[in-house]
Amino acid sequence: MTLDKNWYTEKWQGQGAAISLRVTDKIHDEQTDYQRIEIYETESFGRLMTLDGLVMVTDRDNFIYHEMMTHPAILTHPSPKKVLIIGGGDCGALKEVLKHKNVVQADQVELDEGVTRTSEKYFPDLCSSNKDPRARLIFDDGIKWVQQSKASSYDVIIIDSTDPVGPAAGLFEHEFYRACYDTLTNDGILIAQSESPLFHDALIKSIRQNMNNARFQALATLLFPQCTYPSGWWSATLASKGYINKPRTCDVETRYYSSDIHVSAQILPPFLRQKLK
Ligand code: AG3
Repeated sequence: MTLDKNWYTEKWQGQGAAISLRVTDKIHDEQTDYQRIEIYETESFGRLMTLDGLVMVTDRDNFIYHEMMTHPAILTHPSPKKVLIIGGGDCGALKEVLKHKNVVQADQVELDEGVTRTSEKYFPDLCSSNKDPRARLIFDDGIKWVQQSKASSYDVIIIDSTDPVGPAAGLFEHEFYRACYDTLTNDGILIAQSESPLFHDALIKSIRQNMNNARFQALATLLFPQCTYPSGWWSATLASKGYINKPRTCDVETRYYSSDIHVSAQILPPFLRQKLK
């Protein structure tokens, strides 16, 4: 991370590219036991949260990511009652999940409580459902949580992780997906953020292989724009224990997700289809 003449820059190492946002102020800087959390005011993207120098959330574009990480999975499940969010400490995914009335319990298991406390202070909109009685905010290791959960205890698992480095690396592995498989009910759906289709196609391939090896029957990688993440183009990979049902009609308010987007997001361009073979 460099702050150069009021520009915040995340350099995409190895890609010879970067994202820059003009910032007007730095309003928070904290080193927790796990990572460095920084909050900036930007000129045109609202507030920005970075973890160890990597862009996590901006006010302006997080809705695309959070809607695509949640509604496709929730609406693919016939009747999702219990939802588990791994990571997601900013609470943006939790807010989207709780829009669905059939969800009776949403557990968010985030390793670093500092992320959630910081988000409550600087991203009140993302945290607007934290007091919902269906929400449980748990600060613990997500891998351990899934390993210790009873079989068939969740209908949907959402893995809203950071990049596969440090403690998050295990969230991309076959052993973890296997534990998720066991923790899911028979109709269970898993969705994981799976990085950039342009920069990280090999990783997407390995995520898909790991999910298959963990016995998930059907997979779908969904593509969507996320202009402040590496390459500006992002993905989420959905896995089902059975078939992938046609999604139920969306009856909650969204700004990016729609039934048509759900279909179009699954159409992979030829180069990616080739890479993922
Ligand atoms: N989770 C995905 C962050 C990955 C971004 N990578 C990067 N900037 N290099 C974000 C958490 C949002 N709830």
